[in-house]
Amino acid sequence: MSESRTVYRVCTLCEATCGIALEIEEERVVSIKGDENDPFSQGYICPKATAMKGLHEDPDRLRKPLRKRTDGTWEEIGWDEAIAYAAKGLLGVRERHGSEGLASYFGNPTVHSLHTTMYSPIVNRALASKQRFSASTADQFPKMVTAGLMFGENLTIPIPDLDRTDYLMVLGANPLASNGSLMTAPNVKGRLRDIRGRGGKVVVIDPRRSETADVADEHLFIRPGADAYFLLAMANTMFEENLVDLGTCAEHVAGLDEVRDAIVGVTAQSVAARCGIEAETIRRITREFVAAPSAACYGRIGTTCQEFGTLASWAVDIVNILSGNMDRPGGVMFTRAAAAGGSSDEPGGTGVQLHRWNSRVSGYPEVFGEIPVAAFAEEIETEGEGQIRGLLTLAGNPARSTPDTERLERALTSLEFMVSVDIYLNETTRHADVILPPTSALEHEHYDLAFYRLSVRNIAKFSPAVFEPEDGALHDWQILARLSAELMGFGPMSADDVDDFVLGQLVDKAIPEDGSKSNGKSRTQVLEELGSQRGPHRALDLMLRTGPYGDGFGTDPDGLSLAKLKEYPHGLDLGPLMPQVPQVLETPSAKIEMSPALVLDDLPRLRAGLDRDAEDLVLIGRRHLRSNNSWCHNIEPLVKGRDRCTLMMNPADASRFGLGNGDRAQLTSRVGSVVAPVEITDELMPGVVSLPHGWGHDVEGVRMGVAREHAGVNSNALTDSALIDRPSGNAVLNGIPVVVEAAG
Ligand SMILES: Nc1nc2c(c(=O)[nH]1)N[C@H]1C(S)=C(S)[C@@H](COP(=O)(O)OP(=O)(O)OC[C@H]3O[C@@H](n4cnc5c(=O)[nH]c(N)nc54)[C@H](O)[C@@H]3O)O[C@H]1N2
Ligand SMILES: Nc1nc2c(c(=O)[nH]1)N[C@H]1C(S)=C(S)[C@@H](COP(=O)(O)OP(=O)(O)OC[C@H]3O[C@@H](n4cnc5c(=O)[nH]c(N)nc54)[C@H](O)[C@@H]3O)O[C@H]1N2
Ligand code: SF4
Ligand SMILES: [Mo]
Repeated sequence: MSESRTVYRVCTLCEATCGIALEIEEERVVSIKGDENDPFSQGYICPKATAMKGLHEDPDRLRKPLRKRTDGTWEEIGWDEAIAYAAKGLLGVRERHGSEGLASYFGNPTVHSLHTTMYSPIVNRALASKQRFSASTADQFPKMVTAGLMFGENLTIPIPDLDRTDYLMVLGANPLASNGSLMTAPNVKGRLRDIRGRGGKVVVIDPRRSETADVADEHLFIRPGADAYFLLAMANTMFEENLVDLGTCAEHVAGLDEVRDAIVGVTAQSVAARCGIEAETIRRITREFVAAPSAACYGRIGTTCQEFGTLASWAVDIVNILSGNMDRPGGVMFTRAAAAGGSSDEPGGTGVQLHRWNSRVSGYPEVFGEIPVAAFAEEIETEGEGQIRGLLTLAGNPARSTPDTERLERALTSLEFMVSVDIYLNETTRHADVILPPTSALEHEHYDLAFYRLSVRNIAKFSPAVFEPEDGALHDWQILARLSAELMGFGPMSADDVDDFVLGQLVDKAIPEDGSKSNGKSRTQVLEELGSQRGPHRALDLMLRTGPYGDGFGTDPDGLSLAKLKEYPHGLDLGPLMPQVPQVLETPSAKIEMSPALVLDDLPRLRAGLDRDAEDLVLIGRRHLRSNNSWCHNIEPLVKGRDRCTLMMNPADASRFGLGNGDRAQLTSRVGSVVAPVEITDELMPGVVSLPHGWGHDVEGVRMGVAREHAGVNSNALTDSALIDRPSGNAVLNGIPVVVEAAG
């Protein structure tokens, strides 16, 4: 019997990175509590944290590879056989149809694991196909596009300085349910309370009076998809009323006049009806925003997964810049990540190149090397050269998370071969020929490479593994490493050998031959210092040591390394956000590019939208604190109680459609139809209904017993793959025209 112990790490279920303390007895988790000594989360956790135990222990979580028999049933097989089978199947497709016959889809948890963050690009390189899809085109691509174009790098995203701001304006985000996104901040509720406590103001602009709106000073309903109009009308008001003052950014911007000229006519008066907000209110909010000692405008899913995602994301930054809040304490600022990799401290860089080629079927422009997930089904269905015939999914459930999933699922059944690297047999992986399940999150170490680039303080924290992996189990990185080696034609290779090779390449990239960045140490010496224990933690160590706080392999003996970071089991606070313009800018001009052509070119579409008749009824999504996209519904404590997958509807709409609370409503869009129970609430503005995504688990072949009992319905059977925000390729998941009637 082993002793009891406490392990400190972070919860990896959302972007907030809360510190947790796990009590372990006899190699079982007996409790999960908030880590009071975590400098960032200070003991805060949400109800999902305990699901880290539920997920680890879930009997439905796959522990062994599964191969589909010809009759559609599954058999457990060994790892060597499974990897060989997966590789052979994919290579067979490539032989028959060429590289473009293979595709990948990476899901959201890819970014929540050090292992997959490090190894997903490698498997994509090994697949050597342009057919790359991910959840990012159903999420934040508009923000990454505007960050890339305006600041020069797709993750150089301005983050609200939550802890110092005097005025927070939130559009299309509900951090009290989501715990924040592109704004890593544990305990948003507490941080918002503090804003109000120090005399500041919180304004929420959302078609639903959300949980966040409930704790704000002011909530304004806005018609779905109208954010760009609202924000550009604010910008226009600033120009008209001479309120523009760029503050410290003044000498670092380009394109100010172009912005003013481009938005002429998009006035508070002209957009009021489309927004559902009075012109005078838009002007008042503008004046308040400008007058506040500091202010931050923040937009999320409601502003990105919509018709004008790129324009809305851009307009958020324009409002921040024009009001002098870009890069100022209390405004929006840039995180200085400990493990950022690559970026120099000199202003200027190569910027980003976008729209370099087009997708095969609809001719959508590529974005960051990806094709819009809205085009996933058509690329599988449409015959001709480059048709997708084989697929690798990694930590994704596109069958529930992407638009028009019924069409996608039909397409998935037509594939010649499909491999899923996933922990569940779910709506997506049931279509695979082989499922390769990695170790559980508690069985491997972790570092939030992505979210510490987006956090409201500069933070670094390393999470050790809690348990040894079960005998013979493989980590995500080991699965991906071995698959990649086979796909690259090296034949069966050990994951360790692949890891040595990968690390060697990273060192070559990060450390110049002349030893200028490694305290004079050679490549061999650097590799030696990174150690011989294989795994992505070595690459992390390299990034930390060459990063802005790093020890430079001895240049700064007090600097950061992984060994040093491990001395802070609760995490290391590297201080509040600091002004970073211009050195953070990677644009070729070394300026903030306010008026990128790719964005301005989309303005005619926005103007045309103003003349369009308003839809009678549109569908939006929502999130619940106890849910997590599609994949945590098999954890009883998170799904028990009241049905959460309800169709929320304003009383006026309910009465016009003759629906009562709890009635079953049939909801129909251009592409599909679902039946859901009605929840009448004045939280929703009239003309807007809301259904959460990620549900609909009672389908054949899914092995998630608890989720099946709380199945809900799949809102993405209604979202339309024909609707995209073209500049970013992002799917439109909010503002979907629907009709509703009592279900027969
Ligand atoms: N209508 C509508 N649709 C939406 C949204 C919306 O707001 N409205 N939101 C969108 C957004 S923001 C996102 S991010 C996407 C999410 O889209 P996806 O990422 O496609 O879906 P998830 O539900 O996150 O599924 C994650 C998958 O990863 C698996 N998994 C979990 N942990 C691990 C792991 O450690 N390793 C491996 N290999 N697998 C793991 C799970 O079993 C599950 O199959 O959905 C999008 N879809
Ligand atoms: N509990 C929980 N936490 C999560 C997740 C989860 O599924 N559950 N998912 C995680 C992921 S992958 C992400 S990306 C983040 C997302 O984090 P958030 O963006 O905060 O997510 P939501 O709660 O969906 O908030 C979106 C809000 O936009 C509103 N909205 C819809 N359409 C419009 C519009 O056109 N304009 C405006 N102004 N508002 C609109 C909705 O009413 C909703 O309140 O959350 C993460 N955290
Ligand atoms: S907010 Fe909840 S789900 Fe997110 S990291 Fe914290 S405890 Fe985990
Ligand atoms: Mo997301």
